[in-house]
Amino acid sequence: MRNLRTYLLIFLLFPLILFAEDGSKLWLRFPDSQNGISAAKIISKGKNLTLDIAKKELTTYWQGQIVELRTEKSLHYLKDGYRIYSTPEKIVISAGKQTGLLYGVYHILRLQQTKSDISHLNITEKPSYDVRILNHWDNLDGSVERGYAGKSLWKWDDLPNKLSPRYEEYARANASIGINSVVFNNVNASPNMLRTDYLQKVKVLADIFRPYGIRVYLSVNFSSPKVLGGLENSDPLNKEVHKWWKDKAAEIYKLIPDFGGFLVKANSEGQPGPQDYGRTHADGANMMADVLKPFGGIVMWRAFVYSPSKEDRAKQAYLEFLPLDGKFRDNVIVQIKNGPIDFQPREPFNPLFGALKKTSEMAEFQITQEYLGFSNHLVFLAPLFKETLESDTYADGKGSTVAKITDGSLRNTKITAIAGVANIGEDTNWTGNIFAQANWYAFGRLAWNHELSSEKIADEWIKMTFTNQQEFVNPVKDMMLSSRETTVDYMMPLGLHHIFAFDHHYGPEPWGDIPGGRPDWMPVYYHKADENGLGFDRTETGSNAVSQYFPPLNAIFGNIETCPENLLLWFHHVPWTYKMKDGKTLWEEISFKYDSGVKNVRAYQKTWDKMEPYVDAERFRQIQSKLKVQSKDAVWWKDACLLYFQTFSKMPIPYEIERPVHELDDLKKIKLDLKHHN
Ligand code: BDP
Repeated sequence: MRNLRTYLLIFLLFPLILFAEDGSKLWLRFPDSQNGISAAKIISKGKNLTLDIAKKELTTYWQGQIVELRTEKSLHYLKDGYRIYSTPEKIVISAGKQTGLLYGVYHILRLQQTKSDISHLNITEKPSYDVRILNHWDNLDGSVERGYAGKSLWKWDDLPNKLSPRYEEYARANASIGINSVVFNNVNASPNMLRTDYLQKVKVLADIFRPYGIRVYLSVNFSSPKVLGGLENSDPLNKEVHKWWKDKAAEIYKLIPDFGGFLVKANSEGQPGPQDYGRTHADGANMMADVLKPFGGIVMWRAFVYSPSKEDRAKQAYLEFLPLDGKFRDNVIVQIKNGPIDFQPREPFNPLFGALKKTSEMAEFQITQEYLGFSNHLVFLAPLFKETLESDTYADGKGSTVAKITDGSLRNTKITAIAGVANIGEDTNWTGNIFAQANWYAFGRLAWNHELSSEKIADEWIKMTFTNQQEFVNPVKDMMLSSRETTVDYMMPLGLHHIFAFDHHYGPEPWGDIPGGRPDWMPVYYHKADENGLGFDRTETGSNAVSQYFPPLNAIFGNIETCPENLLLWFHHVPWTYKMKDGKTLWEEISFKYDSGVKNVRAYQKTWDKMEPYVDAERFRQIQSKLKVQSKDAVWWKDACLLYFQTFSKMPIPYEIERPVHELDDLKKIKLDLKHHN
């Protein structure tokens, strides 16, 4: 009897299980036109794998009028871009390249999915950057450094013979938002990545990705010639070393003729590099650039360098790279993190942007939320990405935004590129949290067009991922758009930074100061709280990091009265009693900020609960439970930071705000067992 009931239940639930929304479709939840109105009639000449995909997407999902796909040589100037226009009989998509046609097809499918007006189309699109690249920090053993969505997508042990269906799904998702490049492996790279057997695996992935317009790149370990090739050293000026890289490049290009190039983390956080042999970053980068040049490959050389020294960490990359300006080959691009420290909730832009006048520069953003609550917290990152891109560096006068410095519009840059550290893993929903999918989406959309507003990107993503119903779209959009600021408020308001728990970076540890540990990895190094006040003096009286910014920014940041308040404690050591613009003291202001961060997350919970009628049960519940975690974490952050800073300010927590619910001593005892996989 019991068995029968179980069977009956399974039978009844089966359709639900089958059609449950588990997030695996991402934003690609196009209605199937086979069950819909009409299948597209496509006019197109030629055959090619990319075109085949474009046609298949249309026949499967397009419900509108006839679509003509047409390549036109004259449109080569649009690079991967395309034109879309309506005639009375049809919609024409034309492009210089087949990939442009594929992107054009995803464009009209997006319009259809977001219920946009498609009656009089007249669109021309040209991507902001040539190389729109995801950096996976995936290790060969399947772990992912700073990954919060399960293990790596890349099943190296099964490759090259067994292929996961997700390889193609991944490529399709990227193509749908214009991402055209991928680095498979961690910047802390294993030399084994360049072993012949691994290259054969990479080749198979490259073959799957190619029709989707995606080129593959690899992170390389600078010591590979020594470790893998058995050479005496990996000195970039050693002829044997040069030959080793030359042969390796030839081997790679034989397998993968359109291989993109190398990404290199050198002489940073213990990684080997040219400085081990008394050479410079330019010596190292140029040696690799020379071997890739005949094949059209590039080197993305990271500027994320710092060492435990007396010098302010925020200044070090600039100091190391500025003297090398003009010394890099033209197929080298320096990859610069958005801020001078490390993907913090808020940082000023990295002063290297614009400062290297004769070197191509690209921005690196972190899509994975290492410092933003992992895949537990809802934090929509488009506003963070845009804040950096829109920052004016003043390098070539007013209007020299980071976007314009890097997209080639201001300078005659040879290569233009933008990188995002991926948040993707083998979890069914790809990113661990459905809302984290929006950050993958936002990165792709901004890499394609950095002028898109955060609002527009959120709007598209919500409509494609969930529903077009305004009752859902509007509140959820408000929540997404405010979420980054909310997170800054409950974690690190007013320019505070790096006060995370040691190593894994989840949760607060402002008291963190391990005796004998690296000072530049300790929170107390960054907030400098004492009886007088709080914050890092980076003005002339302190580390003078402000001097690395072009005028007038150096003066603006350097003056406590003109420094933007959201960066105040980044640049200044501010007295607890300092009067903020709204009349509150610093201590009061910071207390209210933490409180407002907490209140906002509580409000997100209410917003989300009201959304239940519009969402499938599975995704509704998953997000609901993530918000509970975020709410608890926000209170944890607030109590930890306020109770700890109060031991210096000695002032009461303003009576208007919620009282702490923790004891500081208890919070200090929390040690999460979260392994940081290196
Ligand atoms: C930091 C991460 C570390 C990375 C490093 C990098 O904590 O895991 O290896 O950046 O970007 O954010 O190289």
